[in-house]
Amino acid sequence: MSIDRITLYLVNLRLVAPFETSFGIEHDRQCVIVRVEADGLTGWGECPAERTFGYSYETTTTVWHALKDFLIPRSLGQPIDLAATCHLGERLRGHNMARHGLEAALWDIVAQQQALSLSKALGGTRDRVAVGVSIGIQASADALIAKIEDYLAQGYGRIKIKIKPGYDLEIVKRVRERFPQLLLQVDANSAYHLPDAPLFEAMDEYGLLLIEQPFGWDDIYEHSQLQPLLKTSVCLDESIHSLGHAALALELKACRVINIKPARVSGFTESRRIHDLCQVHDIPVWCGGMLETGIGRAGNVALASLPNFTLPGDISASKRYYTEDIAEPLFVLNPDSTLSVPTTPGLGVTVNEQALHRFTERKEIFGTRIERMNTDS
Ligand code: OSB
Ligand code: MG
Repeated sequence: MSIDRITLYLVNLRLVAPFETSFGIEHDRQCVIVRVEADGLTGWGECPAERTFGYSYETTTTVWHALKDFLIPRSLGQPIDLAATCHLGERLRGHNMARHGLEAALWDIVAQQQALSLSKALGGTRDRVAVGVSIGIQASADALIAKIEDYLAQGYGRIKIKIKPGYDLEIVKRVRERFPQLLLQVDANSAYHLPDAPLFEAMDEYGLLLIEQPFGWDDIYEHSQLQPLLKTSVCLDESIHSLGHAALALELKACRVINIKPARVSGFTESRRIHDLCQVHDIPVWCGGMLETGIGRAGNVALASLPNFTLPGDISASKRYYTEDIAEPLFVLNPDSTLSVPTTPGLGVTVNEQALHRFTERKEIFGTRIERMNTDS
């Protein structure tokens, strides 16, 4: 069983509404989809890098480069071997989203070979996962409150709001006054520094579930200075790129919660290691999101079915993101603010090739020499 062919797709999907964070605004979503074919089976993965820098130094251009010039040439003709793929990725150093896209497609194939859902193949124990919704920066507190009302009416039981300097304490105060019981958390996406600690001490009074990534995108030390000042849990997102970062953050008590995004940490294998470490240390984790298409969303749902994912994930229903998706069936919110975990073998969603074709801006097929000879004849 060896990898015969890998296809990359640069896709662009229009978001139902612009998504604004402390680092920028997105109107549509460009990402790279990876398709792996091996002995008649097909696996899919998604690299949720963005068009430009912001959340991460990875972009769709760097993802394409890392896959095309390094990961794909070294994978074609090789047996499907998740451990070997992880080792290969380690040699690349960084480029975690690129590595995740390839690894996810291989996990899809491995799960299909075992006739298991990806959830079961990863060790998942739930058939539904608790989810919330992440709301971008709005024009005013009133506009934000109206958005929250709308999502609550749709059934979301946990709300995350984005904050940035000038749109923080007053916004939290207004939202809390309007919704005293709401499960509410904030995400600063690295917009602050340690001298802003008093702002977070003031925010500590509003009963937030957690404060996500207030300080530098690669910082652990400053967060370790903030956490002891607060009752509210600090949650790290951007800063955790590997098991080693997670171990350091726990050792320094820099956070009491970790957001695991498989793409940020190079894949499901590393995600599971971080999950296991946190479980031993009684640190709850939750699955973050990167506005994924149905392909990435299916992987996130499967990961979130592992036992220590005890906080609601940023994995909302498909229609919260796109009017048309590239994978079916769509994820629909259950009345108890959960998504159902797919049960069919592998990822559990089917790619709509026609939709994929329509959203594709660029496509490139890579085959083994033997595969190319067969196609030429
Ligand atoms: O920081 O969690 C983040 C989206 C893009 C980049 C970074 C983040 C986000 C979100 C959206 O918060 C989560 C989702 O996919 O619903
Ligand atoms: Mg975040």
